[in-house]
Amino acid sequence: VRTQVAIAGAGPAGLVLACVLLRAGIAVEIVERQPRETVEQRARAGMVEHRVVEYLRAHRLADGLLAHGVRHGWCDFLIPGERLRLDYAARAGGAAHWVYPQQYLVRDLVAALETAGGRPYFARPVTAVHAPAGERPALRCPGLVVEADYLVGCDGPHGVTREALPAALRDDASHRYPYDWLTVLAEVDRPVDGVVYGVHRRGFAGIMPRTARLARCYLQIPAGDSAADWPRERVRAELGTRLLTPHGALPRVGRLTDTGVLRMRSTISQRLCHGRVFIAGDAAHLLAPAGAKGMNAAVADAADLADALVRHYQDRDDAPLAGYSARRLHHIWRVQEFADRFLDLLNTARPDGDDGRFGLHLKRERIRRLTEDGPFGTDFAHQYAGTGELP
Ligand code: RFL
Repeated sequence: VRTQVAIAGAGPAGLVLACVLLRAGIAVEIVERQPRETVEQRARAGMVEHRVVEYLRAHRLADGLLAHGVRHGWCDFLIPGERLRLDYAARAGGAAHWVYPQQYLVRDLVAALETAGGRPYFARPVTAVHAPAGERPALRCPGLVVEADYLVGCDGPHGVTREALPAALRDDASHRYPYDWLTVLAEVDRPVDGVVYGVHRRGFAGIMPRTARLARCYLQIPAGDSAADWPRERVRAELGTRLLTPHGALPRVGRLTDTGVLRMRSTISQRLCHGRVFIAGDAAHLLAPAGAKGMNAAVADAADLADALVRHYQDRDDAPLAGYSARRLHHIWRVQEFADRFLDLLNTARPDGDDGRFGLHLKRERIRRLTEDGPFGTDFAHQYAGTGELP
């Protein structure tokens, strides 16, 4: 098959890119390893930033999100003895998140792609990428070769496209945090009405709304611990201790299921293109899961690259494509810097012999400043909600 733009991976990044290009009259083929049902049912992110919602709305890709998503503009911080609210939408000029499960967004995007005439290839793993200098690059999968003007790897952190960028050129910058997060789905006796971040000297604990009867809980655990180190009774006891609230008690936590461990690490490639091959989304950067930025950064990459490719084909202007890597890295490092500060606020790093009280006093003061009027909280609110515009 010959096309203009070949895309590996039908996650949020690949699908947004494909939809926008196709509607601009650019020929696209998209190849996905998993069957359609798998990508449409894979539960992951849920918090969509303001600027991403506005971008999707402007490109008529947000109908499902706006019809069924829930707008969310505040979060609470629990510090022993205190519950402080950050009304970040009010502080960020009305910008808020929409809570809409990633798998629903993916399902909507696949439908939009088909309506625009796209025919995604599902259950076709890309096994090799050919990108010889000066020639048209190609993606290879069982029974199919896609030759294109440009290849875009939106195939996640373990995809094959990033391997087509020589490691020395990619120059990944990585960081391992000195703790991990345990995550568990909890049955609750009533809905959790907003995100609650618990800051405690034993470590972070969080509870996030999912459905009327389910919440997603997080617990900071020592780096390298496995789920087997955390039997359900231990998780329940620790949640009870760290999320003890003086007023406006939280819902009661019942049965716990779906336990997993999130290894807290980040990797950001320092170059997102080589010749006619580009990478975007998790293929280019794996951000630590604080502040719910991964999916949002993936869509922002796709938006930028879509705009650059449209200008290449419609205006014969190659400058935007040449600047893709530098522009995106600037944005991604800004997001990562925010996520890093947020992690530092939530988690407790206690050297031996430290009882944690000193650090907790500092965190309490930082949280009070966040929730009081003033530039500190306003800046946080803008970064958390994701204000500004995508291309
Ligand atoms: P995806 O969504 O991983 O899509 C990549 C696609 O590529 C396919 N693929 C291949 N296809 C063809 N050939 C190959 N050889 C291939 N290898 C892989 C895969 O099957 C897949 O369909 O990457 P994309 O599009 O860059 O999107 C990134 C987001 O999915 C990711 O950043 C977020 O899910 C991260 N994340 C969150 N982000 C947020 O913004 N807010 C959140 O609240 C949030 N919560 C989460 C998360 C990630 C989680 N995981 C992955 C542990 C919660 C969880 C539990």
